[in-house]
Amino acid sequence: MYDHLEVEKKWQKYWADHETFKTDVWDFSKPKFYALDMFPYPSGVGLHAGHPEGYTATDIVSRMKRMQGYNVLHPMGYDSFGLPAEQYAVQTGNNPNGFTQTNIKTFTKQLQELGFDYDWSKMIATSDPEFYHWTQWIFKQLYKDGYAKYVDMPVNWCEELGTVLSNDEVIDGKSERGGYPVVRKNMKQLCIDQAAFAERLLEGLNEIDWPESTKEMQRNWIGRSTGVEVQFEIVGGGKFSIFTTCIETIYGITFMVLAPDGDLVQELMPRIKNQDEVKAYIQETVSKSEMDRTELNKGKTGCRLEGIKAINPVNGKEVEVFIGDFVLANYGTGAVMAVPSHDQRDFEYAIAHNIDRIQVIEGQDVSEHAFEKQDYLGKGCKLINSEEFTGLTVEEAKVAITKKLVDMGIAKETVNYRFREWIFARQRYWGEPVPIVHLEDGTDYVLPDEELPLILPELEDYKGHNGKAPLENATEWKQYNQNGVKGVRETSTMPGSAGSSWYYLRYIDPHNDKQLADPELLKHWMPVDLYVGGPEHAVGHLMYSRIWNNYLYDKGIVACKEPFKKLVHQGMILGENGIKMGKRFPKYVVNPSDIVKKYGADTLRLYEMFMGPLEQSKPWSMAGCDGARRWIDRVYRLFIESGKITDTNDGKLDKVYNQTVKKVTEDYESLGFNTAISQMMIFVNEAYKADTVYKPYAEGIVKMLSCITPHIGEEMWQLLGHESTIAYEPWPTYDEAKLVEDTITCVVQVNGKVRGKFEAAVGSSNEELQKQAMELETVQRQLEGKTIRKVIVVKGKVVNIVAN
Ligand code: ANZ
Repeated sequence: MYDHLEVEKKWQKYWADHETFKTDVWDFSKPKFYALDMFPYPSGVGLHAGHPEGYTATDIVSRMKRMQGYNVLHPMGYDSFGLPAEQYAVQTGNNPNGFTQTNIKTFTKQLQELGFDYDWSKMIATSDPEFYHWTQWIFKQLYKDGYAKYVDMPVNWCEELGTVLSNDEVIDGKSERGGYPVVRKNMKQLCIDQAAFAERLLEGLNEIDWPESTKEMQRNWIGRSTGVEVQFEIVGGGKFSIFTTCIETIYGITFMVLAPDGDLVQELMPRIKNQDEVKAYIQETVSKSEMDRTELNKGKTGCRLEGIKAINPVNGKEVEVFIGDFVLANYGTGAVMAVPSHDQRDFEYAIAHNIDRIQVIEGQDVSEHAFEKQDYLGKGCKLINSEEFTGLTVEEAKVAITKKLVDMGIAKETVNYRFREWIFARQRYWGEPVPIVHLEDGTDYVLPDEELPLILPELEDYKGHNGKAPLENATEWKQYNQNGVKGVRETSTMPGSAGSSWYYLRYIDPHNDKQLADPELLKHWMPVDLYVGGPEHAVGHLMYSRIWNNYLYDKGIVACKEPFKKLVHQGMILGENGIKMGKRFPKYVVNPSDIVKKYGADTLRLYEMFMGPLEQSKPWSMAGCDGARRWIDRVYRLFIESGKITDTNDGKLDKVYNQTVKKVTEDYESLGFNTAISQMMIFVNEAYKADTVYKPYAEGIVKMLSCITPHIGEEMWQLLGHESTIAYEPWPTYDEAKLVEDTITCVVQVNGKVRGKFEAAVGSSNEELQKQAMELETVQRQLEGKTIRKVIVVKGKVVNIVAN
């Protein structure tokens, strides 16, 4: 038994006093390794048991890399803008910064108690003006280059929160935080044009070592679709365009559908005969969220635009025009050609509104539901009812019909992306101020560099009123009048994802006040070699960072397109009963600090790594934690107290030691920590059985184990007679030649029952094995007075003797 409180305090002090983990980023003499954790939001409740899991994983790898001779950067910081601090400010009237700073102190203390090898001199916080100076600066570049701009668009408006929410902040028509109703509403929004990066983002996915499921989520989120935009004339004058991915079905059009909330309906309004009905339906649509509108199993509502007909350009046929809320105003052109035999939504709409259907692709009954493109694509299905295109395969027809329409001058091939503008403003206080001024002449002005950072002003009242941004309350600050430029400041702030989109760059050079980071350092340290964090960021943060990094690459500021070379998601740590831990289950929340006090940080780290594969979710177990501590004590007794450690090698542990070094090295590299620990357990068991343990073997195991349990690792290293920290000791090596099994265990059966076993040299002949088997005393006893009828050796492992 060792006193974990004393040992852990001692080494934490040693590391801090000696700046053991301070990285000299300018030391380019060694290869670099950049290990990154998704930085926490410093909430009021402190760390939970889930945090140490991912953080320990990067800690183990970064410690191994350091011992392998890499210059390692492993920083930590805080994603410190956000809603909880804002709500605290609204409730108490205090500035959220105070609350945030207190929480940061608590988090830092808790993280230091866990013994992570962070270089605390590089700590950052996104709400720190020194940091958000550069968030504003990057935004400014995006704005100047036209990627950030004001766009009039339908948005998710949450009245209760008084803010616009992004699609991923809306779940089932309610706000992700708080569960308040969300409606669609047209507003001028500050946006970042994500689609401009879509192709690069898709390509980049092929270059990075990320979980396939996360890449697939990003592909779906980007939602690239190729198709054709075709112009349709309106009977009596005018025209509009539709976007389709299935131009081959153009002869199957029986109606058209427009987005109820689009501009086109408004333009047509004077010609519409049933205006009251149409206006009422439009009203109904705007109160629905996008989710409600697009869900497949929702009834297809809508209404006819009486008096409006469109002309199918391929055959001159006149078809009726409808509005329906399943058509979105801001996707494609906001209008569709409806082919109810081949599109399920069109099919349902046609049934609901009693419209004809024309089948134009052979091969399936379309009376019950549409014969969808997934069913006919790539199968060589042929067109029917399509004039000169009848008989062509779908693939041929796509090409031929597109060509015809392009030649007619009414179509063009286009690519659409499901992911649209990234709305880049929130009506909140606790975020980065946007460095834009709205001038009296209606134009916008971006602040000169000397005026950055634009600091958040203190407020008397942190609550926004009547859906307005809280910064509207800063009446003086809002008025801008400098160098003859007069206007009103933008009062929205940036979304939570702004700072986290580039924080990994700032760690490299966190105190630079001239630029976001020195270009030479960025070139050397980027990309991040290993990034560990939760799968919940698969499309939010992990997409936004890729966009910003791609943009900064284009600007020549960073030298690599993709910021995170390898990404791993840790699984969730569940409550003891297998239920997700969280605010709603306070009983089950495991507070890491309590575990650290009772068992020590080393135990917590070891236990969390031994629970199971890193990527899987697993239930917490106090008994398991207890077991982890007992094993550490067992290792300590063996190496420090048993008196078995010697300077001479009797060779008995050669094989298991070399196997252990090989397995642990490989497993750490691939983040297979639970199996690495199992292998070290095997070594310890073997060592207990042995009479002596060769000292270099004990030291090799202590080095490897010290990555997981650094405090006791340092302590044992010292007790084994070393003066300096273990952190920079060379990583143990293994000898291939000693890995091979030189003996096998052979089992002996007499009349089908196991009667003994023996060790034999690898490659022994059947005769030798038989001979050894017969010599066993237990076997001889069974054979007494019997005649051997048959002896069979199976696969050199089992000797079967039949006797009676
Ligand atoms: C005719 C057609 C026939 C279609 C057919 C599909 C199957 P993705 O893959 O998502 O891009 N569409 C186009 N714009 C739309 C909008 N603003 N709101 C809702 N739906 C829209 O899907 C493209 C298809 O979705 C387009 O191809 C169009 O319907 C519809 F057998 O056109 B299709």
